[in-house]
Amino acid sequence: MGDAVNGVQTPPAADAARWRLRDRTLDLSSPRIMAICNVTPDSFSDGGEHDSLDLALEFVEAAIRNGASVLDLGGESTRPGATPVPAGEELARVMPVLEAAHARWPDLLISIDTVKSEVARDALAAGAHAINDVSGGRLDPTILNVVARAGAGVVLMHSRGGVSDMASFAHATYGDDVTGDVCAELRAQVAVATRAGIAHDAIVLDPGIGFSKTSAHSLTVLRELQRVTALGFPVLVGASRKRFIGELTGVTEPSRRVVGSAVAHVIAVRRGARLIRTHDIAATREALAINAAL
Ligand code: HH2
Repeated sequence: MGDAVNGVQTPPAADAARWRLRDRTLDLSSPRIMAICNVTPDSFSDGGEHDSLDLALEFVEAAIRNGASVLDLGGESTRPGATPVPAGEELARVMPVLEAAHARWPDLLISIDTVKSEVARDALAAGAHAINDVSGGRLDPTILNVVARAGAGVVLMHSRGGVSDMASFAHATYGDDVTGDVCAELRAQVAVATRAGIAHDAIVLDPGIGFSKTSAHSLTVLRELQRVTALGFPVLVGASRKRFIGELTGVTEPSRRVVGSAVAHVIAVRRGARLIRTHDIAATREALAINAAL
């Protein structure tokens, strides 16, 4: 990462400007959009929206048209109190969409949002390119071996605790430097991933906005995002529709937090984020286009 002063955008280090996912490379010299498609009944904002294959594929088609570079498919919600999903059920949700999307749009990069090695193994065998693990490989470390064997990409996200409490405040206790603690815990997961055989250029880091963080913690981490990009990996930020956006804007309905999310994402990009995970692809693309022009 170059120095960034007063919010002026600087290019990332060369090795942080691309992401290798199996036989593909995603150029990150300009920021890319990861489209969220949760095939769950209970996700905090899009739960139940893609509950038939047709609806999910309609979403994917629009996501591609609106400029998404990666589709992130998830079959288990991290909403606090959401029902834990066994691997078989998660696979039953995700695989039909993965298989149909991969067949219809073979060029589309697809990541699977899972913490389970069984889900990762089957999804990678069916053509997924990356695994987005919200536990950074903590909950089922075998997942990192599965990723390594496939030469797949991986997103290592910072969180603490298990799936049903990682998006709560149960583990939101930090010293006086939350970003320092997040970076240290991400570094530890990078070390585990590297030992499992995952290549440096296959790794993307994510500070985990809203995960085991109060809104104040999330804001601090976003404000200090350059300390995360300084770890030398491309950084993904997912602020989309999250609680702190609602708290700052007063917008209670998650699906209406589009403007606040887009502004947070533009600022994240100005602080070095290379991938933005969002529900609102068109709005995000428009916001990033203005940022790029200015
Ligand atoms: N946020 C959520 C889920 N997965 N993955 C990454 N890498 N970064 C994030 O910030 C992130 C994530 C939570 O959002 P969503 O998928 O919309 O909700 P739910 O977990 O309820 O399905």
